[in-house]
Amino acid sequence: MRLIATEEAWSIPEVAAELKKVANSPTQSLDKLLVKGIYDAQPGNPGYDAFNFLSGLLDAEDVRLKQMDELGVDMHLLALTAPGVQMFDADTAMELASLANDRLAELCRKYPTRFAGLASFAPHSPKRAAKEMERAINQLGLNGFMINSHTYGEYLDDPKFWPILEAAEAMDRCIYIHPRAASDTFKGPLQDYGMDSAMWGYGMEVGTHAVRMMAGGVFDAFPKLKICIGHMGEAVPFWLWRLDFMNTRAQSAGRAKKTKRSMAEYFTDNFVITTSGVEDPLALRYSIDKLGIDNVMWAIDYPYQPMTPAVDFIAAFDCSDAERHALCHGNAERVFHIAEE
Ligand code: 1WB
Ligand code: MN
Repeated sequence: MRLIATEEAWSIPEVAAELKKVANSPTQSLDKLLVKGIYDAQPGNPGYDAFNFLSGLLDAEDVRLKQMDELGVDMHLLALTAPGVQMFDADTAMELASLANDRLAELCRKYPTRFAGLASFAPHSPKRAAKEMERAINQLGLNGFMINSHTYGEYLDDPKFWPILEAAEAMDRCIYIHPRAASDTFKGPLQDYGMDSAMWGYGMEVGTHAVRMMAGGVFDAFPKLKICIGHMGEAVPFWLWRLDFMNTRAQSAGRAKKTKRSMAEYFTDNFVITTSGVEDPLALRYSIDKLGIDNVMWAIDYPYQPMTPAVDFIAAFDCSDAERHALCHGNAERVFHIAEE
Protein backbone atom coordinates (compact mmCIF):
# COMPACT_ATOMS: atom_id res chain seq x y z
CA MET A 1 0.00 0.00 0.00
CA ARG A 2 1.22 3.48 -0.89
CA LEU A 3 2.75 5.18 2.16
CA ILE A 4 2.78 8.98 2.31
CA ALA A 5 4.36 10.54 5.39
CA THR A 6 2.74 13.91 5.94
CA GLU A 7 4.86 15.97 8.39
CA GLU A 8 8.46 15.62 7.36
CA ALA A 9 10.97 18.28 8.30
CA TRP A 10 13.54 19.74 5.92
CA SER A 11 15.66 22.85 5.61
CA ILE A 12 18.11 24.74 3.40
CA PRO A 13 21.60 26.01 4.32
CA GLU A 14 20.56 29.67 3.99
CA VAL A 15 17.81 29.29 6.62
CA ALA A 16 20.11 27.25 8.88
CA ALA A 17 22.73 30.04 8.68
CA GLU A 18 20.15 32.66 9.61
CA LEU A 19 18.96 30.54 12.56
CA LYS A 20 22.55 30.31 13.75
CA LYS A 21 22.56 34.13 13.86
CA VAL A 22 19.31 34.02 15.85
CA ALA A 23 20.96 31.59 18.29
CA ASN A 24 23.69 34.17 18.93
CA SER A 25 21.51 37.29 19.01
CA PRO A 26 20.96 39.07 22.34
CA THR A 27 17.16 38.84 22.73
CA GLN A 28 15.63 36.02 24.78
CA SER A 29 12.99 33.62 23.52
CA LEU A 30 12.01 30.09 24.41
CA ASP A 31 12.72 28.86 20.86
CA LYS A 32 16.38 29.65 21.36
CA LEU A 33 16.91 26.68 23.67
CA LEU A 34 16.36 24.34 20.75
CA VAL A 35 17.60 26.65 17.98
CA LYS A 36 20.97 26.89 19.76
CA GLY A 37 21.14 23.14 20.16
CA ILE A 38 20.44 22.44 16.49
CA TYR A 39 21.93 25.37 14.56
CA ASP A 40 24.83 26.32 16.80
CA ALA A 41 25.69 22.87 18.09
CA GLN A 42 29.08 22.57 19.75
CA PRO A 43 30.61 19.16 20.41
CA GLY A 44 30.75 18.71 24.17
CA ASN A 45 27.54 20.70 24.87
CA PRO A 46 24.87 18.75 26.74
CA GLY A 47 22.58 17.00 24.27
CA TYR A 48 24.96 17.53 21.36
CA ASP A 49 24.59 13.97 20.06
CA ALA A 50 20.88 13.65 20.78
CA PHE A 51 20.02 16.93 19.00
CA ASN A 52 22.23 16.38 16.01
CA PHE A 53 19.35 16.88 13.54
CA LEU A 54 20.92 19.37 11.13
CA SER A 55 22.37 16.91 8.62
CA GLY A 56 19.02 15.08 8.46
CA LEU A 57 17.18 18.35 7.91
CA LEU A 58 19.48 19.47 5.09
CA ASP A 59 19.32 16.11 3.33
CA ALA A 60 16.61 14.84 1.00
CA GLU A 61 18.21 12.81 -1.78
CA ASP A 62 20.86 10.92 0.15
CA VAL A 63 20.25 9.19 3.53
CA ARG A 64 16.55 10.10 3.64
CA LEU A 65 15.63 8.76 0.22
CA LYS A 66 17.67 5.56 0.73
CA GLN A 67 15.90 4.89 4.00
CA MET A 68 12.53 5.58 2.40
CA ASP A 69 13.42 2.98 -0.25
CA GLU A 70 14.46 0.40 2.36
CA LEU A 71 11.32 0.86 4.43
CA GLY A 72 8.78 1.22 1.63
CA VAL A 73 7.96 4.84 2.40
CA ASP A 74 6.78 6.15 -0.97
CA MET A 75 6.61 9.84 -0.25
CA HIS A 76 7.58 12.54 2.26
CA LEU A 77 5.43 15.65 2.36
CA LEU A 78 8.26 18.06 3.20
CA ALA A 79 8.11 21.42 4.89
CA LEU A 80 10.67 23.95 6.09
CA THR A 81 11.21 22.98 9.71
CA ALA A 82 10.17 24.94 12.81
CA PRO A 83 10.45 27.82 13.57
CA GLY A 84 10.48 28.37 9.80
CA VAL A 85 11.11 32.01 8.94
CA GLN A 86 9.07 33.36 11.82
CA MET A 87 11.94 34.51 14.06
CA PHE A 88 13.44 36.68 11.32
CA ASP A 89 12.63 40.28 10.42
CA ALA A 90 9.90 40.64 7.81
CA ASP A 91 12.18 41.24 4.79
CA THR A 92 14.54 38.37 5.59
CA ALA A 93 11.55 36.14 6.33
CA MET A 94 9.97 36.91 2.96
CA GLU A 95 13.19 36.37 1.02
CA LEU A 96 14.00 33.09 2.75
CA ALA A 97 10.44 31.76 2.49
CA SER A 98 10.44 32.23 -1.28
CA LEU A 99 13.95 30.80 -1.62
CA ALA A 100 12.90 27.73 0.40
CA ASN A 101 9.76 27.41 -1.75
CA ASP A 102 11.83 27.54 -4.95
CA ARG A 103 14.19 24.83 -3.68
CA LEU A 104 11.34 22.67 -2.43
CA ALA A 105 9.52 22.93 -5.75
CA GLU A 106 12.74 21.96 -7.57
CA LEU A 107 13.07 18.86 -5.39
CA CYS A 108 9.42 17.90 -5.95
CA ARG A 109 9.80 18.34 -9.72
CA LYS A 110 12.88 16.10 -9.69
CA TYR A 111 11.12 13.36 -7.65
CA PRO A 112 7.40 13.82 -8.32
CA THR A 113 6.42 10.50 -6.75
CA ARG A 114 8.79 10.75 -3.76
CA PHE A 115 8.47 14.31 -2.49
CA ALA A 116 5.61 16.76 -2.16
CA GLY A 117 5.90 20.06 -0.35
CA LEU A 118 4.20 22.55 1.93
CA ALA A 119 5.09 26.15 1.16
CA SER A 120 6.45 28.60 3.66
CA PHE A 121 5.44 32.25 3.94
CA ALA A 122 6.20 35.23 6.14
CA PRO A 123 3.12 35.97 8.28
CA HIS A 124 4.66 39.31 9.35
CA SER A 125 3.21 40.89 6.18
CA PRO A 126 -0.07 39.05 5.61
CA LYS A 127 -0.98 40.60 2.25
CA ARG A 128 2.43 39.87 0.80
CA ALA A 129 2.31 36.41 2.36
CA ALA A 130 -0.91 35.78 0.44
CA LYS A 131 0.90 36.67 -2.82
CA GLU A 132 3.70 34.20 -2.04
CA MET A 133 1.08 31.57 -1.20
CA GLU A 134 -0.51 32.09 -4.61
CA ARG A 135 2.87 31.84 -6.32
CA ALA A 136 3.69 28.65 -4.40
CA ILE A 137 0.52 26.92 -5.59
CA ASN A 138 -0.07 28.37 -9.06
CA GLN A 139 3.51 28.70 -10.28
CA LEU A 140 5.55 26.29 -8.18
CA GLY A 141 2.93 23.55 -7.90
CA LEU A 142 3.42 23.02 -4.15
CA ASN A 143 0.73 21.23 -2.15
CA GLY A 144 -0.32 23.46 0.74
CA PHE A 145 1.22 25.58 3.48
CA MET A 146 2.93 25.35 6.81
CA ILE A 147 3.02 27.97 9.55
CA ASN A 148 4.89 27.45 12.81
CA SER A 149 2.27 28.66 15.29
CA HIS A 150 2.60 32.23 16.62
CA THR A 151 4.46 35.06 14.91
CA TYR A 152 5.97 37.46 17.45
CA GLY A 153 3.34 36.28 19.93
CA GLU A 154 0.35 36.74 17.65
CA TYR A 155 -2.03 34.01 16.45
CA LEU A 156 -4.13 33.42 13.35
CA ASP A 157 -7.41 34.36 15.07
CA ASP A 158 -6.20 37.98 14.79
CA PRO A 159 -7.96 39.51 11.75
CA LYS A 160 -4.69 41.14 10.69
CA PHE A 161 -3.66 37.66 9.46
CA TRP A 162 -6.88 36.94 7.62
CA PRO A 163 -5.54 37.66 4.12
CA ILE A 164 -3.52 34.46 4.69
CA LEU A 165 -6.62 32.46 5.62
CA GLU A 166 -8.59 33.98 2.77
CA ALA A 167 -5.92 32.92 0.26
CA ALA A 168 -5.76 29.36 1.59
CA GLU A 169 -9.54 28.98 1.56
CA ALA A 170 -9.87 30.44 -1.94
CA MET A 171 -7.27 28.00 -3.32
CA ASP A 172 -8.70 25.08 -1.29
CA ARG A 173 -5.26 24.44 0.22
CA CYS A 174 -4.68 23.31 3.77
CA ILE A 175 -2.55 25.25 6.26
CA TYR A 176 -0.53 22.97 8.52
CA ILE A 177 0.07 24.57 11.93
CA HIS A 178 3.31 23.10 13.24
CA PRO A 179 4.60 23.93 16.72
CA ARG A 180 7.36 26.27 17.76
CA ALA A 181 8.13 27.19 21.36
CA ALA A 182 5.47 29.11 23.27
CA SER A 183 5.22 32.88 22.83
CA ASP A 184 6.70 35.19 25.49
CA THR A 185 3.28 35.76 27.06
CA PHE A 186 2.73 32.00 27.44
CA LYS A 187 6.16 30.59 28.20
CA GLY A 188 6.60 30.99 31.99
CA PRO A 189 6.40 27.49 33.47
CA LEU A 190 7.58 25.87 30.21
CA GLN A 191 11.14 27.14 30.61
CA ASP A 192 12.42 24.32 32.83
CA TYR A 193 13.02 20.58 32.69
CA GLY A 194 13.06 20.34 28.88
CA MET A 195 9.38 21.32 28.72
CA ASP A 196 10.00 24.05 26.12
CA SER A 197 9.72 21.87 23.03
CA ALA A 198 8.39 18.54 21.77
CA MET A 199 7.99 16.96 25.23
CA TRP A 200 5.18 19.31 26.29
CA GLY A 201 5.40 22.99 25.28
CA TYR A 202 4.89 22.41 21.55
CA GLY A 203 1.56 20.69 22.10
CA MET A 204 0.35 23.39 24.52
CA GLU A 205 1.29 26.08 22.02
CA VAL A 206 -0.48 24.59 18.99
CA GLY A 207 -3.45 23.25 20.99
CA THR A 208 -3.95 26.80 22.28
CA HIS A 209 -3.61 28.18 18.75
CA ALA A 210 -6.32 25.79 17.50
CA VAL A 211 -8.69 26.64 20.35
CA ARG A 212 -8.14 30.39 19.81
CA MET A 213 -9.15 29.95 16.16
CA MET A 214 -12.28 27.92 16.98
CA ALA A 215 -13.42 30.06 19.94
CA GLY A 216 -12.48 33.21 18.02
CA GLY A 217 -14.98 32.47 15.26
CA VAL A 218 -12.37 32.09 12.49
CA PHE A 219 -14.37 29.30 10.86
CA ASP A 220 -17.54 31.40 10.73
CA ALA A 221 -15.57 33.80 8.55
CA PHE A 222 -13.83 30.99 6.59
CA PRO A 223 -16.19 27.99 6.67
CA LYS A 224 -14.23 26.03 4.07
CA LEU A 225 -10.77 26.61 5.55
CA LYS A 226 -8.80 23.44 6.37
CA ILE A 227 -6.19 23.42 9.11
CA CYS A 228 -3.92 20.45 9.77
CA ILE A 229 -2.29 19.83 13.12
CA GLY A 230 0.19 17.08 13.91
CA HIS A 231 1.24 15.09 16.96
CA MET A 232 -2.15 13.31 17.09
CA GLY A 233 -4.01 16.60 17.12
CA GLU A 234 -1.90 18.12 19.94
CA ALA A 235 -4.30 16.60 22.52
CA VAL A 236 -7.30 18.60 21.24
CA PRO A 237 -9.28 15.45 20.22
CA PHE A 238 -9.25 14.32 23.85
CA TRP A 239 -10.60 17.70 25.02
CA LEU A 240 -13.53 18.07 22.60
CA TRP A 241 -16.33 17.14 25.00
CA ARG A 242 -15.14 19.57 27.67
CA LEU A 243 -14.38 22.27 25.11
CA ASP A 244 -17.98 22.01 23.85
CA PHE A 245 -19.53 21.98 27.30
CA MET A 246 -17.48 24.85 28.68
CA ASN A 247 -17.55 26.96 25.54
CA THR A 248 -21.36 26.66 25.45
CA ARG A 249 -21.53 27.73 29.10
CA ALA A 250 -19.06 30.59 28.55
CA GLN A 251 -21.07 31.79 25.53
CA SER A 252 -24.32 31.85 27.55
CA ALA A 253 -22.55 33.73 30.34
CA GLY A 254 -21.26 36.30 27.87
CA ARG A 255 -17.63 35.29 28.55
CA ALA A 256 -16.95 33.80 25.12
CA LYS A 257 -17.54 34.97 21.59
CA LYS A 258 -20.83 33.80 20.05
CA THR A 259 -20.05 31.30 17.31
CA LYS A 260 -22.36 29.76 14.71
CA ARG A 261 -21.25 26.20 15.41
CA SER A 262 -19.79 24.16 18.25
CA MET A 263 -16.09 23.60 18.93
CA ALA A 264 -16.46 19.90 18.09
CA GLU A 265 -18.12 20.75 14.77
CA TYR A 266 -15.28 23.10 13.83
CA PHE A 267 -12.71 20.51 14.84
CA THR A 268 -14.26 17.75 12.76
CA ASP A 269 -15.13 19.91 9.73
CA ASN A 270 -12.22 22.36 9.55
CA PHE A 271 -9.32 20.36 10.96
CA VAL A 272 -7.42 17.25 10.00
CA ILE A 273 -4.72 15.70 12.17
CA THR A 274 -1.60 13.61 11.64
CA THR A 275 0.07 10.98 13.81
CA SER A 276 3.52 12.64 13.70
CA GLY A 277 5.61 11.72 16.72
CA VAL A 278 2.84 9.77 18.49
CA GLU A 279 3.15 6.04 17.97
CA ASP A 280 0.41 5.01 20.38
CA PRO A 281 -2.27 2.72 18.90
CA LEU A 282 -4.85 3.64 21.58
CA ALA A 283 -4.49 7.35 20.82
CA LEU A 284 -4.82 6.64 17.09
CA ARG A 285 -7.90 4.43 17.50
CA TYR A 286 -9.54 7.06 19.72
CA SER A 287 -8.75 9.83 17.21
CA ILE A 288 -10.18 7.88 14.27
CA ASP A 289 -13.37 7.00 16.16
CA LYS A 290 -13.78 10.53 17.52
CA LEU A 291 -12.96 12.57 14.38
CA GLY A 292 -13.77 10.16 11.55
CA ILE A 293 -11.34 8.23 9.40
CA ASP A 294 -11.27 10.97 6.75
CA ASN A 295 -9.57 13.30 9.24
CA VAL A 296 -6.48 11.34 10.27
CA MET A 297 -3.21 10.86 8.33
CA TRP A 298 -0.02 8.98 9.03
CA ALA A 299 3.21 10.95 9.53
CA ILE A 300 6.68 10.28 10.87
CA ASP A 301 8.15 13.66 11.95
CA TYR A 302 11.50 12.74 10.40
CA PRO A 303 14.30 13.44 11.32
CA TYR A 304 13.14 14.29 14.84
CA GLN A 305 11.49 10.90 14.99
CA PRO A 306 13.22 7.84 13.50
CA MET A 307 11.60 6.32 10.40
CA THR A 308 11.64 2.60 11.27
CA PRO A 309 9.44 2.65 14.41
CA ALA A 310 6.92 4.95 12.72
CA VAL A 311 6.64 2.52 9.80
CA ASP A 312 6.38 -0.47 12.16
CA PHE A 313 3.71 1.36 14.14
CA ILE A 314 1.39 1.92 11.19
CA ALA A 315 2.07 -1.58 9.77
CA ALA A 316 1.03 -3.17 13.08
CA PHE A 317 -2.01 -0.91 13.66
CA ASP A 318 -5.23 -2.90 13.80
CA CYS A 319 -7.68 -1.41 11.28
CA SER A 320 -9.84 -2.19 8.26
CA ASP A 321 -8.50 -2.02 4.70
CA ALA A 322 -10.55 1.11 4.06
CA GLU A 323 -9.10 2.76 7.17
CA ARG A 324 -5.55 1.81 6.17
CA HIS A 325 -6.10 3.26 2.70
CA ALA A 326 -7.27 6.56 4.19
CA LEU A 327 -4.54 6.76 6.85
CA CYS A 328 -1.62 5.78 4.65
CA HIS A 329 -2.37 7.81 1.50
CA GLY A 330 -6.01 8.49 0.57
CA ASN A 331 -6.53 11.41 2.93
CA ALA A 332 -3.13 12.92 2.12
CA GLU A 333 -3.91 12.77 -1.60
CA ARG A 334 -7.25 14.53 -1.07
CA VAL A 335 -6.18 17.14 1.49
CA PHE A 336 -2.81 18.02 -0.08
CA HIS A 337 -3.73 17.57 -3.74
CA ILE A 338 -1.19 14.79 -4.30
CA ALA A 339 -1.73 12.92 -7.58
CA GLU A 340 -3.13 9.43 -7.05
CA GLU A 341 -1.14 6.52 -8.41
C1 1WB B 1 11.99 18.19 18.01
C2 1WB B 1 10.78 17.88 17.44
C3 1WB B 1 12.65 19.34 17.62
C4 1WB B 1 10.24 18.70 16.50
C5 1WB B 1 12.10 20.16 16.68
O1 1WB B 1 12.79 21.27 16.35
C6 1WB B 1 10.89 19.85 16.10
C7 1WB B 1 12.58 17.32 19.01
C8 1WB B 1 12.25 22.20 15.49
O2 1WB B 1 12.11 16.19 19.15
O3 1WB B 1 13.52 17.75 19.69
C9 1WB B 1 8.96 18.38 15.86
O4 1WB B 1 8.70 18.87 14.79
O5 1WB B 1 8.17 17.63 16.42
MN1 MN C 1 7.13 17.98 13.83
